[in-house]
Amino acid sequence: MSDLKSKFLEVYTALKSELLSDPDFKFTDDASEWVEKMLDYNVPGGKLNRGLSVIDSYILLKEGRELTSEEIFETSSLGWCVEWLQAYFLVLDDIMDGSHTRRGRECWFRLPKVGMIAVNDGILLRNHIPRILKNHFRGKPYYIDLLELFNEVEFQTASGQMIDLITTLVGEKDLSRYSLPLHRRIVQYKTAYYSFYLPVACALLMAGENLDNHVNVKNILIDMGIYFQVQDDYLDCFADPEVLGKVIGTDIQDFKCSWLVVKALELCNEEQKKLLHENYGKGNSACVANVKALYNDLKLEDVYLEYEEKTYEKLMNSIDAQPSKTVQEVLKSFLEKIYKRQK
Ligand code: GPP
Ligand code: MG
Ligand code: MG
Repeated sequence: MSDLKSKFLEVYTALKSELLSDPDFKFTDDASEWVEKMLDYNVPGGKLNRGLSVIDSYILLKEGRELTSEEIFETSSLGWCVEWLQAYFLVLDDIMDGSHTRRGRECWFRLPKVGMIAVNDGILLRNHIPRILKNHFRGKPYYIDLLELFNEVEFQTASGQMIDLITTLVGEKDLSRYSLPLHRRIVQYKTAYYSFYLPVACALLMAGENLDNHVNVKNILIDMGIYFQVQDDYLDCFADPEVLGKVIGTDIQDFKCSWLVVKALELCNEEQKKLLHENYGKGNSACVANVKALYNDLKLEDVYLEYEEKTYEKLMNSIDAQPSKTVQEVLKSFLEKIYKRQK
C-alpha cells in the first residue's frame, strides 16, 4: 500500500475516535459499539478514489512541494468527509434501490440487526461531516466556504437522486421520456458534483483559491463525472460481478434511465422498441434476459467502447485548453484514474 494511503487510513481511525467521544453526546458502550461497527462497515470499504483525490489534487496544486504533517492530516480529513458523504448516500441509496450487495458484501440495511435503523445511520453519517469540519477547520479562513460547498453539493446530489427516482415511478413507466439529455441531467446531479467536483474544490479551498475563479475546472469535472456514470451504467449490465463487488443489474429491473437503455432506444427498430417497452423494468428474469439479448443485438458494448474513446479525447482537449499547467495535471490525473475502468 502506498505511504499516502496508509496515512490516509490512519486519519480515518483518528476521526472515528473523535466522533466516538463527541462532547455533545454521552456515549454508552452500546452506542459506541453500534456507531463504530456502522462506520467500519460503510465508510472505508470502497476504492477511496474520491477521498484520495483530495490529497492528490492538493499535492499537484502545491506543485510537488512536500506536504507538512498538518497538511497531510487536513487534506486526509477533507478526503474522509467526501468518503463520509458517499457512505451516507450509498446507505440510503441501497434502500431506495432495493439493492442487495455493495462493495462485495450485503448492503448495510440487509443485515438482520440493522434493517431500517440504516435510515438513521445515514442521517448520522451525514451529521458526522460538519462535526469533523468543526473539529479541524473552524479556525480556517475558508471554513464557511467549505460548509457551503458541502451543503451545495449535498443539495445537488439529493436533487439528482430525486429526478433519478421520479423517472422510475411505478404506474408512470414511460420509456419514451428517456433521452440522452434527461440521462445527462440525472447523472450530472446525482454523481458528478460530489464525485468529481467536490474533491477538487476541497483541495482548491485548502490551497487558498476562490472557487468562483474556477468555473471552467468545474465544468470539465462535471463532464468527467457524467462519463464516470456512463461507465457505471455500462458496468451495471456488462461487468464481471466478482470484480465489481455488487450483483449485476438492478438497473433493468428498476426501470432506470441508464445510458444503455437510452442508446438502445436511439438505435432500435420498431420491433425492437416494442420488445424493450414490454420487457424493461420488470423483475422477472426472462424479461431481463430479453433486454440483455437486445443490448447484444444492438452491439451496445461496441457503442460504449466508441463513446469511451471519443469522450476521453474530448476531455483531453478541454483539459489541454486550460491556461494553468498545474490545473491540467490535476484534471489529467483524475481522468487517467477512471479511463477504461472495470469497476
Ligand atoms: C447512486 O447511484 C446514487 C447516489 C450516490 C446518490 C444518492 C443520493 C442520496 C441523496 C441518497 P446509483 O443508484 O445509480 O448507483 P449504484 O449502482 O452504485 O447503486
Ligand atoms: Mg443504487
Ligand atoms: Mg440509485
